[in-house]
Amino acid sequence: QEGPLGRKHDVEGSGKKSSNRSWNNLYCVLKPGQLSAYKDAKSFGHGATYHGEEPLALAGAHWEVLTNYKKKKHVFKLRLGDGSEYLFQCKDEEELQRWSQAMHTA
Ligand code: I3P
Repeated sequence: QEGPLGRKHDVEGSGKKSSNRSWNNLYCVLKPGQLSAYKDAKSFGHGATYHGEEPLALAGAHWEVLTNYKKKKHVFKLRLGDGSEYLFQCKDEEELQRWSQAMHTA
């Protein structure tokens, strides 16, 4: 599964609020056990991740759809094994379903 998603880094691994809290539109690519982010599909083609960041390791990660999140729609939260948390926004319900299913099996 791959495609554009909004992403916000909400909580650092240390448990404190992340300092850069803005939403970024990123091209996200899910492979078994890892979620990588690229600036766009072209960067993905070149294998250059967003800001050179490492893929997020999904071992021990927990994922949930934020049905009560008021600020934005179609948002899911990913909490990694190290305690850091990211919010992801899909463009519509169909995309949310698609990502949900993919995250479930990743
Ligand atoms: C953040 C940006 C985010 C917002 C976040 C702000 O400011 O406006 O959209 O999250 O609020 O800190 P900046 O772009 O200057 O980093 P929401 O869209 O979820 O409100 P927060 O700090 O309350 O998470």
